[in-house]
Amino acid sequence: MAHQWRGVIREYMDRLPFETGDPIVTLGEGGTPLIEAPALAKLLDVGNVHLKFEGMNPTGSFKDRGMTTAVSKAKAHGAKAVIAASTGNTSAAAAAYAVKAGMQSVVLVPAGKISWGKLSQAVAHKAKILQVRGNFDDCLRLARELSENYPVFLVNSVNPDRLQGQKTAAFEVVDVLGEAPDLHAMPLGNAGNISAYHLGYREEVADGRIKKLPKLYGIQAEGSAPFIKGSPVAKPETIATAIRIGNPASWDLAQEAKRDTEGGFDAVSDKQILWMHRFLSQECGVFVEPSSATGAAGLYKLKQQGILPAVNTVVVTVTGHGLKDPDWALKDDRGRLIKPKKVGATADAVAGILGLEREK
Ligand code: AN7
Repeated sequence: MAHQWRGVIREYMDRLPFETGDPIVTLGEGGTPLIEAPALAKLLDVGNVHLKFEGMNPTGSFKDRGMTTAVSKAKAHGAKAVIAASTGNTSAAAAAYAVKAGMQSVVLVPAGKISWGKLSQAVAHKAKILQVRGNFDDCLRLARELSENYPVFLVNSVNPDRLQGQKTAAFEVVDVLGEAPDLHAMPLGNAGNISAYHLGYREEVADGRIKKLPKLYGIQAEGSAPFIKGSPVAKPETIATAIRIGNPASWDLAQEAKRDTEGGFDAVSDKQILWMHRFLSQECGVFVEPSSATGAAGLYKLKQQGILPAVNTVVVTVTGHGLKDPDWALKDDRGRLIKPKKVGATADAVAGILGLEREK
């Protein structure tokens, strides 16, 4: 009989702060595919690369893992409303899980700086959406302040329940590979995700399932790279709007993840991000939003500089689906709009344009 994946809380309840009988708000998140990417392995000249395709979550990003735990805990606390600051994906997830929980969601997003796909999700799930004249960091400051003084429950990743849910991605990697990879890379924004992977892998070591931690690599966009600068960036800029974050909340946890795993941080240009965005869709068959290509773009940069650590097995988390922000795929490498040709409705006309010769 076919087995349906039950969402991360039920699948990993013994390793999460939940017990049978607790309220569980789930949309079946997690259980995302770990996809072999030989083209990327060849590019990086390593033994193998797997893409952890988090775009396959119910709202199309990894945020669902932490939202099932955060909203379930909010429900247990009797919350009627949740609030989140977001560059887009957190708001989409908060809105969807709030609907499932029978709660109102309030989302604060930077005005004009979130993709249409993500905004449409928050609207579809009837969030109260406010476009803040400011950046993500302003939105997070407001969300924290509101949650301290008003009856709204904060579901950003400064809420530790979020990281608990997100750590399950590391469990899934180990369940599939049977061991930890040598190196695991991902985009780095507010730094919740790298902190959650660190937590998850550490628990796997403590439980004796793996022997060593993978080197965790977090990659930022150059215009929005506080971890490279060593201090917050006042006016972060990048086309990768999901990671347009200047003052990451999980600063210390991310530094610890890097130190403890002998990993690294780096930053790549928007051009390098878009190049890898195209490579992943054209050579690996995996369509992600531009921000999600940042981890792989960073490894390629290290490879080109000759400073990629000597590793055999690599996992790269691609955090969100390409349909979140599809406009980028419709431009060629010079930024011109790609328009498929129009053709008359005859087989001969189509064959003519395709340059096909009729078979005898
Ligand atoms: C696709 O939605 O911060 O380093 O408000 O949407 O854990 O912040 C999104 C972040 C990477 C960075 N990839 O992860 C938000 C938000 C995608 C993202 C990140 C985000 P973190």
